[in-house]
Amino acid sequence: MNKFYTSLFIIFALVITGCDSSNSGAPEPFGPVPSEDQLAWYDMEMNAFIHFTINTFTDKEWGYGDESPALFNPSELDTDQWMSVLEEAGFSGAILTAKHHDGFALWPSEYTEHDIASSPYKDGKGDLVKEVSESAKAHGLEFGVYLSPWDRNRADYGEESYITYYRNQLKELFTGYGPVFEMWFDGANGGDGYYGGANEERKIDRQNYYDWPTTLKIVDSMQPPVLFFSDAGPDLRWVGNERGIGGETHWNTISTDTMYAGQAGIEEVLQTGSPDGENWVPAEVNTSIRPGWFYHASEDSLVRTPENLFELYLTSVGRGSTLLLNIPPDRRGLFHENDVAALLGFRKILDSVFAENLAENATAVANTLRDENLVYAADKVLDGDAETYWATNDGVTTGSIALTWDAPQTLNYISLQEYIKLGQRVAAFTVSIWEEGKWREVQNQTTIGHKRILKLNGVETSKLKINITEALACPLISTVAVY
Ligand code: FUL
Repeated sequence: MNKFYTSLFIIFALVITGCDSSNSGAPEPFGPVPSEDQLAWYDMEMNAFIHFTINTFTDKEWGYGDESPALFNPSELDTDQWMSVLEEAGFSGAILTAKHHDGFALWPSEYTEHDIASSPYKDGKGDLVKEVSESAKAHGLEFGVYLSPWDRNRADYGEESYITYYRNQLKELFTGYGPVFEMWFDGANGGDGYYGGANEERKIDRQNYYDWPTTLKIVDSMQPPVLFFSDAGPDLRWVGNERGIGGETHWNTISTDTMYAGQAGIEEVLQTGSPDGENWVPAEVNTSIRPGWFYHASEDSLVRTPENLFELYLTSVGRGSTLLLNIPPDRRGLFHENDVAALLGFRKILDSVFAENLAENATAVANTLRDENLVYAADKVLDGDAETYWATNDGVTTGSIALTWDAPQTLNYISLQEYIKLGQRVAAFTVSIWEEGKWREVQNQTTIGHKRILKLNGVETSKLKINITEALACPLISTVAVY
């Protein structure tokens, strides 16, 4: 149907159904729903993780905790270089390892000598947390913090006083450096370490030692919008692997009441979530641009390619998550040339793949419509407005939308979005194209969630159909884009 006939059809439908444009029959929320801060987080799409500390200078991944602060001495450190590359590559935020497992603090902390103030960097007057947070802001990026709960330097790690120390450091970070969008609580905990010279193995009770509820309350009282990431949330969960692979089935819902950070054996449920989960805790996909988290010259030739980064985008953002991509500065204190080239090449691919949304020239028709009310009509998936959506009647958990073009198109990708403000619903769907007089199924998938991007591999067609075959409640689809 071309646009003229679609308009006639709409007018005709309005006359016979007598419906107006009110949305008084709006669907009720279904199950847990995201917070405003979580909703904003999805739209950030790509954030940078920045692993940088004494390990950069010792060529290690995990410092033991006995390293001398004198080792921390970047020669050309330039956080502005980091942030301008990230801005150009399209990143929205940056999370810095303010303290990794070795305990070295990248800001002058009142509570320890094992910090940047004891290093030669800027003659002990440096504050990298300040530099990073200010450069991020100057380049329009949000700032986030990683503060390792495990501390292999502290003599009192494992005792109650360490928890007070950890909370004091959080207070410094959350009161001295402006807004923090995300707080990253790492799950790696306990083991051998320096521990003030004890040089021993220490085990903690992962479930209870940190008393997370109290810590989160303290942070929340300083900065209510902050999102807490840990294996088990409460705001963002680990995706269960560090390879950059989000779940093809990704329920944002999961029951976290019995989960805790560092819990063994929960990778699979973290990856998929559960349709009947009681909490809204999206999975965040974190991985590194290099094999390691910290910079090692030996990995200069092992930087991910632009093509590989684009695949990562598809397995993270394209599976309803965000991508937290680590880019470790080198010993100069700069993003290495190879990493910069990969990031800018990746940006070029994103720009060319998503240059033109072909769905904007299509007409959309659905086989079922909520209350016969055009407020919920199929064309809402094409209007570029995230607040409007196609919906079916309550209790109707299947339905399809067909897009039609005047002439055949070459289709490479489809991007679908659910109106998740009212809960995640779609459990199974297919995508088919019209070929030689019949429908051919080209995708058969499970969840959609915030965004689902699928490959269409250059098929030629003038008609495409999205068929929702199973949903937990009436499906609400806000966007269909095709490239
Ligand atoms: C892990 C840590 O042990 C790694 O060093 C790195 O920080 C990664 C993001 O999380 O648990």
